[in-house]
Amino acid sequence: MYSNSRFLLTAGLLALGFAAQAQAVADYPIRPVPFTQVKLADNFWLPRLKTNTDVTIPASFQRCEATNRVKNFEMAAAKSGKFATTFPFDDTDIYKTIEGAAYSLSLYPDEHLKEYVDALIAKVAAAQEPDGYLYTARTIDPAHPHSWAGSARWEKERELSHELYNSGHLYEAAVAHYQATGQKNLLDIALKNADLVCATFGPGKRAVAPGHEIVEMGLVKLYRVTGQPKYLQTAKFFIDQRGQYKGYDAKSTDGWRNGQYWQDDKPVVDQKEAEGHAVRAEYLYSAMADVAALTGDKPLLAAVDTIWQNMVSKKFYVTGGTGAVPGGERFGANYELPNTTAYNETCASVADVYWNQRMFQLHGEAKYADILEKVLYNGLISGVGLDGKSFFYSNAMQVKNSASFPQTEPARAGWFDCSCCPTNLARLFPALPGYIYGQHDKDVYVNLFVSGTADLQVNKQPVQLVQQNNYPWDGGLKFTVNPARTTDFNLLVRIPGWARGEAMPSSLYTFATPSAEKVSIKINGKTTPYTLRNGYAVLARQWRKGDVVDVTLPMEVRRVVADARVQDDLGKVALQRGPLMYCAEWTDNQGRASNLLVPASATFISAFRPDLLNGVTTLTATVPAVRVDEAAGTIQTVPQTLTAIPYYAWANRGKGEMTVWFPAKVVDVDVVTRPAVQQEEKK
Ligand code: FUB
Ligand code: ZN
Repeated sequence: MYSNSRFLLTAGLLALGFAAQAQAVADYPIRPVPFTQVKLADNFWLPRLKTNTDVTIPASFQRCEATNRVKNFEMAAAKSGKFATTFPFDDTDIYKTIEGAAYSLSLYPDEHLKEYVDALIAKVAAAQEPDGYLYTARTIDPAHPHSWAGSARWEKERELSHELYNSGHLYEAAVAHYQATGQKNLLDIALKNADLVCATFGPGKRAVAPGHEIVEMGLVKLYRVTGQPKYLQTAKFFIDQRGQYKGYDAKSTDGWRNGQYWQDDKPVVDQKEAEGHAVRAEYLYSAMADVAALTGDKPLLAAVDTIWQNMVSKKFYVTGGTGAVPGGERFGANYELPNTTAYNETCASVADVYWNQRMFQLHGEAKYADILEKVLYNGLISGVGLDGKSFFYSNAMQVKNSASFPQTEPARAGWFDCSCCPTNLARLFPALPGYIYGQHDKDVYVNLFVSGTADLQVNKQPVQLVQQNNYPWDGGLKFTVNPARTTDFNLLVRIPGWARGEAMPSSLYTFATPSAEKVSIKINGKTTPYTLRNGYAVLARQWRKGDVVDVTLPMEVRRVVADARVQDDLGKVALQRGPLMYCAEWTDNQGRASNLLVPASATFISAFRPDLLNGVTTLTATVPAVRVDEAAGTIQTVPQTLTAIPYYAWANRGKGEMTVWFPAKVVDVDVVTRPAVQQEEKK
């Protein structure tokens, strides 16, 4: 598809001319190998994609029906009724689920699902106003629009109307649907809406910094599909609008008042930190990368590089979660990464995957894929239960439920009033095959270690690449290279930072001790020296059919420590094995997790447990556990087996304590008095 879109892009540019400021002078140097060319055969991911297809997507559609999201479209078509859901962006759950279904249909053709999706698209088309406007929260009853929507179109777009947010998700879904199915029914609706947006906003027309970014990314996708410059120009226009609004109070420290919540306090080229609402921010940064790549805009590129560096150095949880602060669902200050109140919205992890994929395409450095992998295997998939239909909106780092202060522990929920996260996951999972490989001429990048087959064109000839591994449980990776004819190219295999002694591509997290084990690479059974380029092992040779590359990554259990400025992690360690972060959950640890210490002397044993949590490698060690004997008035530590499970798998067996960070020793004890009301309850 990508080459197809390149062709369309060129054709569009030739046909339409391109003189305006957002000139397409460049593009990402590295393009992803499209998901349609990659077939998975992976023990870890394939069952998840299947669950997404069999459970998550049908459950999402069913919930869109049951909660009246579909009815909103029907009422908009009839121009009668009363908006029947809570948020003006509820339309997007339908778009996102269609996007997931479209990807999924190309993996698992299903006539029944295709018919359902087509019928839904017909309902969307019917709800669209004749000039292309599509927003059920107004169209149903324009005299009484949603309270966030304003009395006239776009009036409250800078704040909370989400009119352009809805458009952005529509465009993303439409392009995915077109790419996956070849059908234009949703794309036509999206283009009609985008034409209205481009006619309404731009130099000499209306101006706004969209209240929730994503329309920018969506417009870029429409530009790639159609080659029409106005879509790229309008995306750039929206990005350039940030920092222009004069109504904020620059002196306020409240992000709602000073514009930071919306990344709107300064022009983006002057922004240095990841700020404000995390999902909004990371969609914006993804679009900045897109527009920088397509226009060669150097200040924009420098800004997105600086913001990325800030995020991974100061505002990133060890599990890959972002957006620490619940109030405003936002990035905190530098090093503000609390554990018990960590917000880490699942959608922010989805956005982080989009952003880091683009940063990789821009720069070809493994550190971006390292972050993408960390997010993917930890803080993103923790957002969905193993059943595929229970979700976390926010992803905690610690649940503490001491005997003295019972709290309401987080539990997964089937659906939320604001159900952005479940439907975002539904669209990301089936797109995963498109994140595994990248290509730039004769450089073929392997970013993710996922078993399956990829069909590429290198040196104008077909090359099949087969991956066979048992990742993330084992570090043995096998690649078989099958060119149609012997041909030379560079296979660039990512050597993950964690396998090279780097817990993060920054000093925010480091390994407590060096590893004795090293990465090894063999080609056709012979150990091969290799050079490392930007974190990739460069394997350059005349490849012949059946050549086999074996890469061995060290899989010891590593202790991770945080920069001392992260207050909550002082004196603590986290556990990592391969790309996975681990946690202790109450159910494996005698009912508690927050009483476990991990001293430097603890020795962990890894064991694969096929019976547990759909099959996981657990880590066990004998450690000191703090025990309080209330009756005797004593506190002591006793030896206990600590069992840690992959973080992503927590909260699948009921509610209780969980922790990612473990104190290495006891330095103090909080002496608390149980609140009277709870004593009453206990009687
Ligand atoms: O505003 C739309 C979505 O709802 C945001 O991305 C989420 O954070 C949630 O607030
Ligand atoms: Zn969300």
